[in-house]
Amino acid sequence: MSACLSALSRRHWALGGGGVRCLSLSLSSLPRSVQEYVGGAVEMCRPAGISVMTGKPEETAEILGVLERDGVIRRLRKYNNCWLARTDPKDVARVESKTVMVTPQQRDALPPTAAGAKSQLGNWMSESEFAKARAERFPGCMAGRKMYVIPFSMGPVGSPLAKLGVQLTDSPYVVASMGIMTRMGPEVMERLADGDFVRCLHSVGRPLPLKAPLVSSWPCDPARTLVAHLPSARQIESYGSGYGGNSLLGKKCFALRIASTIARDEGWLAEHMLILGLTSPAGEKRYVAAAFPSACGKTNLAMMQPALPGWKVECVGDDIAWMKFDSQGRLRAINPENGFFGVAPGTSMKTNPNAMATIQSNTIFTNVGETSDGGVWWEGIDQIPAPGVTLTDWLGQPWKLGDSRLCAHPNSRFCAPAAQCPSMDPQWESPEGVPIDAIIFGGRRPEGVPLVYESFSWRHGVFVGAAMRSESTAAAEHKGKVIMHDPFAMRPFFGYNFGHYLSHWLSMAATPGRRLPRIFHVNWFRRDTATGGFLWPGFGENARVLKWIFQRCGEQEGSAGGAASSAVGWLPAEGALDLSGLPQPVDMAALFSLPRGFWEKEAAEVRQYLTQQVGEDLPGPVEEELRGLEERVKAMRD
Ligand code: GTP
Ligand code: SPV
Ligand code: MN
Repeated sequence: MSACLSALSRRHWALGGGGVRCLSLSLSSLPRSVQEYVGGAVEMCRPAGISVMTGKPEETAEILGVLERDGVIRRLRKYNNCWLARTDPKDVARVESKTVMVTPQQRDALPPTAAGAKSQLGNWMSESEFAKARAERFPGCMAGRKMYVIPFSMGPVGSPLAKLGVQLTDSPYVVASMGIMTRMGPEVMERLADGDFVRCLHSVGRPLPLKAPLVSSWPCDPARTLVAHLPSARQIESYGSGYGGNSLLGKKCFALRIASTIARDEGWLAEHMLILGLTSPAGEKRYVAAAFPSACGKTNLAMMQPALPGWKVECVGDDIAWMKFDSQGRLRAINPENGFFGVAPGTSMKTNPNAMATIQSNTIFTNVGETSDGGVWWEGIDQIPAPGVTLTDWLGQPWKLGDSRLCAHPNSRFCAPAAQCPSMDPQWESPEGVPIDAIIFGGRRPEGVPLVYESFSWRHGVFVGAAMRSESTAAAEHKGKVIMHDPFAMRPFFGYNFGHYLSHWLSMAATPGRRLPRIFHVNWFRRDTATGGFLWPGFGENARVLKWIFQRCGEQEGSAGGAASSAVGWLPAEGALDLSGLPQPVDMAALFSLPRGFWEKEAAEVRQYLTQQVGEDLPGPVEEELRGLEERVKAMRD
């Protein structure tokens, strides 16, 4: 205890009547800057104790024991060390409306919108407004609870591309999940001593004694949730939610919002992208990064088993890429995460066998259904429960096949260690990152957008990213299926002004001698206008598209090769897309058609959006690319 006592000043120690009990002795072994950060947070949040987490297996087991005892998680006896958490139904997804950037000027965070329009590119809060919001939430918020100190690394420890963070949280569920999603341990502690770190404070906002009973034993304060980012201080303060991206602060808050601002300052890119390695039957390998909005297929593409014989796909990461040009002019990418926080519904042995293998052990499931023999269940798992086995839905209610309610919440998730995925790339933890040859953008586009096209140039590719749109999903609080603009799949994750972000992307091409990745756009989700079903089988069959992309990367940029020019970009030339052995006939004409009326509307919609939402911060070259699209669309034949 005495080491701990001396670590925090007496001022901190004497808090809260009974004072702060320090339950581990390692606080004093943390660098002064971390001790000071913890001290300030203790003073404000007034926890009943502190534990410094090292990520050791015994410690994880203890945390899981605490969660089980408190009724937050249940053991899934069908698997090895797997657990099920059911949340308060009011706390099931990221809350974009309560996620804010706090900067001195609004313009730092958001481009100026046309008169009267609300920004769709994030929420800004002034420093004074935030000071008030913070004072209304954090003081005493951890009373009666323990504060866990989690030093972690985003990226392989010691990689020149990695960054450190320290999360303080009163949620043991968050501790267990951060233990899967990030790297912890003595090497992180050592490096903290001489480096800077991102300050991540999180509270579920339910001090003890409780004023009202918990729902599903899940502490949260949904009415007052606030997820705030202070990019210049490299700081995140999140209150009121225990779920996913709201509470696992290494993920979207740090690795995208804060990291994108660091990346702008340091000349690299922090993106909402999977990274995969693609090997041809001849043994040639290329790495690809792909940005799709939340719940639009990143995890599935990253882990896919190709339907094309002889081709291999290996996974580097499924959600976030940090990418920097090296001294040779190649774009190098690392996956800053150490685990997967993947969408459960739709995951099956047919669609994603590698994910199914990954989640057989050491996995925390949240808001999925449960079978009476201690297994998990969700829509699209493609398994019929054995006779006599009954089901419980994500709310804990009995559930039967055929019930109109969903068994699993549509944003239910698995949280599993990446190293357990059978298709991890041998280079997935390489400190220097993997070389990226192609960047893919994509989204859920039921109409008009072809299966795949290639941009004409880097600059055109930046426009394609800026013009991305996608059907909304359950990953955030949006209701219904509306087509939303989601530039670069980053709309909920920009850490700074999107206009400046576009300039940053354009600037990547300004340094001579760089091998810029080729940029593509894909759409697995186009629907048959008659039946409403998907036109493309997707999943492993997407390897056919990856093969075309692979081949395009080997052709001279700007040359036709296996492509044909169109109004939107290069399309696969007749016969260039490998369709051999497709299990079902595909209406290629419908899948690749470019209806003129649709594209006229699309271009007009993009113009309206960029004018209204980005205004004078829209870089000239992006506006020129938009004009280029408009002109090509005008020249289209019906
Ligand atoms: P986040 O983790 O929220 O960022 O989502 P994600 O982009 O990783 O999406 P994920 O791979 O988890 O897929 C989301 C949903 O889309 C799941 O229900 C998948 O089964 C479904 N999906 C993924 N790929 C395809 C595809 O190629 N075709 C079709 N039809 N559905 C797909
Ligand atoms: C997403 O919404 O893009 C996710 C889930 O990956 S969360 O971690 O909640 O952000
Ligand atoms: Mn995912």
